[in-house]
Amino acid sequence: MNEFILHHYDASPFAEKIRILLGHKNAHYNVVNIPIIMPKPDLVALTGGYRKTPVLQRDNHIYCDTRLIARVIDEQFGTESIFPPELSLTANILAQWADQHLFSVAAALAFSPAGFEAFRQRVPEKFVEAFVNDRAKMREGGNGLSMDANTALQLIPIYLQQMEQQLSRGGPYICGDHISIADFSIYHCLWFINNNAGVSPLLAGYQKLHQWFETIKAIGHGTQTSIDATAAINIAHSAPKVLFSQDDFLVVNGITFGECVEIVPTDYGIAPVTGELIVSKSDEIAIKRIDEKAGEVYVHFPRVGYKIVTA
Ligand SMILES: N[C@@H](CCC(=O)N[C@@H](CS)C(=O)NCC(=O)O)C(=O)O
Repeated sequence: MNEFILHHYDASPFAEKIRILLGHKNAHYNVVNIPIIMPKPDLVALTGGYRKTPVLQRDNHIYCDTRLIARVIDEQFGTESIFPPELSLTANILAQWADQHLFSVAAALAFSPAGFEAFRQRVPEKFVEAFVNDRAKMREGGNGLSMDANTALQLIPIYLQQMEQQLSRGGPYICGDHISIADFSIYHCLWFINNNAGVSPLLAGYQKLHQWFETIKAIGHGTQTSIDATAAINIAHSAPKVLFSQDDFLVVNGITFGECVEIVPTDYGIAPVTGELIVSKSDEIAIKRIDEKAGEVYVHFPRVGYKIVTA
């Protein structure tokens, strides 16, 4: 089949980053709606334990983390890259700052008194408790998403003002004339804030930033076909097995081709994924694992944000 399948849910900011990117590429893709909280047995059958949102699937290849997902999508389409070489450091580091730091500001705002009250009013009371417990559990043992609301309230006007200034002098996009990964990563954080009526007023009063936001939003999501989780698992199961070669395998920290390893996020949601390391490139690793339901799958991660330990 060889088509992209995005495992996501509507309210996920990181999924929005990828939906907008797929829209920018004018893509047609399949979507599977996944649960917002654990358990996620169908997703975990594909990933081997990774539970975050979104996950991208192509046949029996499973891509975790939007840092890698964005690159896989960008490479698939022959259009202008969102990773312009002349902005390689600027755009990538800005995206990384947004995905880690700015996202933790946005998440802290969602848990601020005003943000949380607005959330409470939109969802059933039972879900509020389940959601809070799930996210607390996801943060256990990690060091990400630990910002308090007052720190976030203090930081956000500074960053918005900096964005406003830069877009006024150097737009129309974050890094200038061309849209880049930095736009998608900053956008999903502001989209998250904008979707919460308790904190969205914080975004008011930045005219250029507002224009930029509306431009990115207007890109849309491309076209989607909904499929169910079982269909996605069957696609993985029936895809031909891949024979990986050691030829371009990069030995880092002495870990060699075929070694059994655990891949663990270094920020939050630190559940390990275990398998045989069969891809090792400069910023991509993948393991082979056999799943009862999904069969032989290849689970890919970026290097940034993950550690690899021999199992
Ligand atoms: N570094 C990850 C972060 C993804 C992430 O934190 N996603 C949030 C949703 S926007 C999440 O997984 N929340 C818990 C969940 O969906 O189970 C990426 O870039 O994909």
